Amino acid sequence: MSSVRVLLLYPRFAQDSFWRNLELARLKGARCMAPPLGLITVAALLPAHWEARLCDLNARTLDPADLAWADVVFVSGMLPQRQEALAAVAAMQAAGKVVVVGGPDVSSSPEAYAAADFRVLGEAEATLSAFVEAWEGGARSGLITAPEERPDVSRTPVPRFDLLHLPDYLFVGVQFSRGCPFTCEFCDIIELYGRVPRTKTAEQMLAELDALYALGYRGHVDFVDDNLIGNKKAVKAFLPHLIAWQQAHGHPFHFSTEASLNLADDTALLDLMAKAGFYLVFVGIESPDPEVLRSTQKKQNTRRDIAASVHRIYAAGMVVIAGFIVGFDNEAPGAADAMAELIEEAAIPVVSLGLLYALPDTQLSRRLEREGRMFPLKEEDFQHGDQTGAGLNFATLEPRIDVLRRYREVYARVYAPRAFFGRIRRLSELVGRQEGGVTSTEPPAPPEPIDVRQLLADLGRLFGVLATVTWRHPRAAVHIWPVALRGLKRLDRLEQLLSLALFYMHLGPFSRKVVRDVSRQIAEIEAGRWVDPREAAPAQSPLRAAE
Ligand code: B12
Ligand code: SF4
Repeated sequence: MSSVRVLLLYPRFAQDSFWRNLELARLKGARCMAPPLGLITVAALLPAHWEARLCDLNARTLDPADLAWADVVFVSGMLPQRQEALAAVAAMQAAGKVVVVGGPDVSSSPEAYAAADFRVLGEAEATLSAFVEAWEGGARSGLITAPEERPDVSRTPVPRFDLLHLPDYLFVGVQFSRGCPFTCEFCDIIELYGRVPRTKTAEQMLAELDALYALGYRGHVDFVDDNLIGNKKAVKAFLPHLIAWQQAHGHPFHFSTEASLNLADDTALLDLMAKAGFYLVFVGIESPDPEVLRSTQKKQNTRRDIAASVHRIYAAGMVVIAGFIVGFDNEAPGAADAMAELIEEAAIPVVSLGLLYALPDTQLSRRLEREGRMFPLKEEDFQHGDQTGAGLNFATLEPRIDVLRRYREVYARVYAPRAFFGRIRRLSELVGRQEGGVTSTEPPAPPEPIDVRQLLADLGRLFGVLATVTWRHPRAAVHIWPVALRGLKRLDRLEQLLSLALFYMHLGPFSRKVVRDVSRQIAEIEAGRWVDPREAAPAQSPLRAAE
């Protein structure tokens, strides 16, 4: 059987995103945020006689020798990569290659990728073999759709981490589960990956960590699960294995993940996660208003004191980054104050604050479509890296200008330097203070003896980082130094607190840009220049659906 050579191409992300923290990446000597876990998983699923090479265009330029080598090019990506993905499809075809597209955006909006030779929808575990069969049978174009039943991820092979140039990345992803049991109206996860979380086995996960460890990788590993605790029983069974693995290997990794707020209700789970080395959790809070939460079907955040829930996660030793959204249908007039106050009270320094964006193929976009409120897709939707710029892609019930003013107010308030660093200060009092809420069932472990040489090495490294920040970002450094000095009182938490403070190198300038951009949109409306896109003539864009 002759070998087939596959070039895996990961398109560049749109500029200007909350998530594109290149300042932090560069400070750590990396070139971009995270590697394309989807593509390296696809590579692992290829038959043994197929070969693969990877080019992540966020980190490197395409080597012409790799292009010449390839028989076929695989392109993946999410919504903010669509523009670059379609440009890559055209460029690869112009170079005479057959192009196969797949991944979350292709699966959500296959019609937008009609120009590609092959479109392979859904999870590759369920569809790649059909593509391989078609290719080996001589087909050079086609559409392969996902079967009804979602694949069992306990048979997913270890992703091909060996294809990565690991120093290019700020962190590396692994995945334990896919899917989430909740039903949030705006969420595309439950459409893409389903509502029954499917999990890998402990052996599989440890094999993934072994592979990363053997490649020499150390440091930050992100569990990219949409909700790590979607299947609590499974994660609770896995964590003791992870704890043992970390101990046996001298704690080479620290972990972040995403979880729903009901994590705060389970002290045993919090305890296990902290022991395994989880230090950061992203939580979707979305709104302080129970009515809004109910109407967007985020019921797990209602009937609880949200700030107290966040504090329980802090008490267990993990810091929280939270998502909030402005632009829901039934927001109350005082919503800006309530949101800013909750962020303050909960002491969450880093918040991803988005304008509601109806992602393709979600309950929300289907409802808005039925109500005649969806705007047609426009090119700008793909030029913005996230929902700060591309938000409100539908007709709001209250005047659009009021929603934009509310959004600007919350953004400006929470990212004022005094507010941001004030929250870090308060967080430093809360994190890892067990008396704040978590009561472990086990007797407290005796304090570990301090390794003075290690401590001095760590401090030297941290202050080296601070010197670089002072040189490159003097405006942010003025605020970051006091956090570091204050952190000397919490040496056990210094690195955790400092890593949040360093976000300000990116979020300081980024928040000022968001406020300027939103002000421009407000001025357009005030001047009567904003036209409802449903009334404007349809734009002819290569990014629109081909039909
Ligand atoms: C980690 C992650 C990130 C990371 C980095 C990702 C990276 N470098 O690749 C960060 C935090 C930077 C990020 C940011 C954003 N993200 Co993101 N992210 C994820 C997350 C949680 C995991 C991605 C992952 O590694 N999955 C694991 C792999 C194994 O799954 P997979 O990629 O789907 O791949 C499988 C299949 O899709 C398929 N496949 C994939 N590629 C290909 C290619 C071919 C040829 C074939 C045949 C098959 C195939 O096979 C794979 C194995 O089954 C996903 C959710 C999810 N569950 O995937 C969201 C997700 C991809 N992100 C999303 C979005 C919208 C964003 C943001 C815009 C944030 C926001 N919500 O505002 C930003 C934009 C980034 C930017 N501008 O810089 C959406 C995409 C929606 C869409 N329709 O495209 C997702 C689905 C979730 C969500 N709703 O937020 N993200
Ligand atoms: S909790 Fe998160 S992943 Fe789950 S449905 Fe809601 S938004 Fe989606």
